[in-house]
Amino acid sequence: MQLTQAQIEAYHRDGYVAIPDVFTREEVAVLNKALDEFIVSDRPEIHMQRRGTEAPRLIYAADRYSEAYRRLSLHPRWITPARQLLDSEVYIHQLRINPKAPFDGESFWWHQDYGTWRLEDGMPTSRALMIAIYLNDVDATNGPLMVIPGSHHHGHIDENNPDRNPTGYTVVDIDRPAIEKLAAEHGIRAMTFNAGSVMFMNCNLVHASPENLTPDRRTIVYVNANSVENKITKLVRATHHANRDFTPLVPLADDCLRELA
Ligand SMILES: O=C(O)CCC(=O)C(=O)O
Repeated sequence: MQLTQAQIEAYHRDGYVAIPDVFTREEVAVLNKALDEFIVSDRPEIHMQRRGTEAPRLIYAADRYSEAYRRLSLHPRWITPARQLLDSEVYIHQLRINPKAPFDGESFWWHQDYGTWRLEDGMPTSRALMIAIYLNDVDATNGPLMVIPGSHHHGHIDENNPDRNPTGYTVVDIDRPAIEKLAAEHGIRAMTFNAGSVMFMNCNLVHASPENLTPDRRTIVYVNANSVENKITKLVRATHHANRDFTPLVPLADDCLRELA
């Protein structure tokens, strides 16, 4: 899958581009079924919510213990566009699943992911992507990702009181006056797309998401891909937070996930 010139321009203008139906319902079902199998396991890569129901909030590095996610991590339908957008070979800095829990799935305050990668991992520049792969239909009701389009043009925005939380990463929240200014200038958009859609995001795009109060889980996988020319310089965090294998990815065949259906 190649992005068109218009899609590449939209990415640079808005800080994101969303492509519907990249993965079929059958392929999405393979990933959801695999998630059902390991979501209940007790592993260091699974971080629980801090409030409410005892439920996973972030699941890291599933490509290391699930064949379906290993195949997703090498899938040409995201690797080819990522190479186009970063203009280089790519590797995965971090792969995580956000299975926002039913009824009280926790929100995420406004932030830029590059803030954490810069601070914690010494990533030299923001030449990295968040690639959001939707495993459920996401609409206004179930805690959609929200972005401030164009906010990546402001570069790194200072955070308010970085707070190292017990799950091993620093929360780099942006304060209210900064969000007020950005929202007044650019507006806020909810990223409501169907399962199988993929959204390529600049890692300086300011984003957040509200709680999921519906009875169903809302899952998005984030494949956070970095340019091999932008390797991290602080090898401190657990490798499921900050991968240290910078080998350029070699994609599998296009039907690699379908084969598991
Ligand atoms: O999945 C969401 O709702 C938001 C996730 C998010 O902001 C993040 O993982 O950086």
